[in-house]
Amino acid sequence: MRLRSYRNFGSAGPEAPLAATARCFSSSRPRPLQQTPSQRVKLTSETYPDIKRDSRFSPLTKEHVAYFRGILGSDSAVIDGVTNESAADDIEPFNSDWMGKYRGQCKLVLKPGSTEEVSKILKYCNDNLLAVVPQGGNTGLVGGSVPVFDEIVINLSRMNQIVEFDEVSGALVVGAGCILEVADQFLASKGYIFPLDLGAKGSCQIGGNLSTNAGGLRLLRYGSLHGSTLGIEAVLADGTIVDDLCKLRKNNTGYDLKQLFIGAEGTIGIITKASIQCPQRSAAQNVAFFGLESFEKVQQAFREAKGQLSEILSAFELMDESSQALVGEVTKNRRPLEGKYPFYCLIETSGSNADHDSEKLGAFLEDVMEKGIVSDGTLAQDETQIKALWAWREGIAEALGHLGGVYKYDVSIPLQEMYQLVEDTKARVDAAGLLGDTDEYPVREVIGYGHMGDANLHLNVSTRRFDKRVEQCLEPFIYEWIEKRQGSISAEHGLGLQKKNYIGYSRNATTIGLMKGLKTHFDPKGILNPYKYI
Ligand code: FAD
Ligand code: 2HG
Ligand code: ZN
Repeated sequence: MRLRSYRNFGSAGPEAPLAATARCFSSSRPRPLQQTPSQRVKLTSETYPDIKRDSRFSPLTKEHVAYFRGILGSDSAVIDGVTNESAADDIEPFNSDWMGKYRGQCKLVLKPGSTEEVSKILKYCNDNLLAVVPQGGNTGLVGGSVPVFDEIVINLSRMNQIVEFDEVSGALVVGAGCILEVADQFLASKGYIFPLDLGAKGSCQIGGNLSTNAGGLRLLRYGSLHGSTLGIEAVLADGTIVDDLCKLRKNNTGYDLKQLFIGAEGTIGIITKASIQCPQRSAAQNVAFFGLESFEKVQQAFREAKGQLSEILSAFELMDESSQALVGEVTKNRRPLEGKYPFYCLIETSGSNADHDSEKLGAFLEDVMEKGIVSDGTLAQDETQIKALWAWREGIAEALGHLGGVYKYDVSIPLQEMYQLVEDTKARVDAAGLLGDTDEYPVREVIGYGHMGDANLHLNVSTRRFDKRVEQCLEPFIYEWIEKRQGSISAEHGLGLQKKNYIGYSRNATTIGLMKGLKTHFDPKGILNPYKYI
């Protein structure tokens, strides 16, 4: 891939409307993310000594393991570190999270192959007071997907079937363990698209996506999973199977219970299947990448994009210079633009009429350049270039993960103030003497990027190593900052372990009380994902 072949419109202005490209990524294999080696990860119980194991939960015994083996049969469905110490290495990847920030002490991983098996496992755990952690692709960013102590991991990866697809309505029914990219590639072959896309698509599972209510890169176009989920099958803590696997768009018969499982992070039940309304895949897609001189100009560009591109605008993503410099440092790829700018935006259009879309995008680019809103930019000319430009945005989290520990804050703030949080946080870390270019400083850089179209900022504090002083400098400062602006302390990643104690910064006592009541109703013994969420 040679970035030189991108059409740069910085000095001469946009050229003739670009040839639209059809996007079909179905030929490549899903690309799983790499995980941080677990031996370097400190135990969560050491990092957070205030969290104590709940003594109500029974320790695992060989009798428990024998029962689970009886249900699941095959060896590969049970990873048993209770009776077999040499299984410890096989269990480690299920114990540590993708960021290398949290590490549990689980000794038993169960991989059920059917809803009935999930039901039997949960009934037994509930009867015997065994705590469990539901786990999908383990790409979650708030510590929700890994145990804190010795909870059993129930991993859904074997329940990965594409159950059925209605080519007329676009309703897709999948097992919770189906990898997002696999589902999307299947849909591509039918002319449809999964209404969610994110950088972890090669590893994350649809059950995990629903459980975190993941937002991702195209929420602007397709809305949240609360809107596109038609039905859910889930198993409650006591083993009850809830079959709400509706495949219809309209169903006003009573409370919409499936919504409770979306974003519940495995605290009220385990999702085993889902039915999703999938839109038609767009025939034409274009991607542009801009450099801008100020956050004020980023906001102007967003307004213009909404106004001028309206129905074909499918993504509007923000990146600051520090984020791009770090991606460049890690990947060694040549940057899309020759100059450096404080901010960059990636705009994607998706539509059904290639000529119409190109004309609209061409006119938009000309306009924002003429008005001096955008300083430089480049347009992808083919699918390879589209992917390459997206990599500068999608690849930020993965690139940062290679540099050390990252403190991540996924927040929603009114747009005008969105980037101010990055500046204020950087100033605070600097004033505390924690930020610097050499090894004695824990913090390498403070970075901001995110889903501008959804007013969702990803503030990342990139460190050389996780360090309590840094965390204490950031928390609760960031949460207080958000509260003052009536923002959300969790825009799309959820609460997990990281934000359990901070929910009060974004929710009032009445709503928290109702949530606690729901949790108790669905999981009275508290065996599902304890120590987290609420
Ligand atoms: P896991 O990490 O395994 O689990 C997440 C939570 O859901 C845990 O609490 C777990 O207990 C629970 N859970 C998992 N499966 C089930 C189930 N079947 N039933 C009940 N509970 C379950 N998130 C976004 O919102 N937008 C992004 O753009 C985005 N980009 C990412 C990019 C990268 C590189 C990475 C590493 C993560 C990103 N994420 C993003 C965060 C993450 O939330 C998503 O990757 C994804 O939704 C998690 O799915 P998973 O299968 O990995 O779930
Ligand atoms: C993204 O949008 C993800 O890239 C990850 O939500 C954000 O790592 C992060 O902070
Ligand atoms: Zn995101």
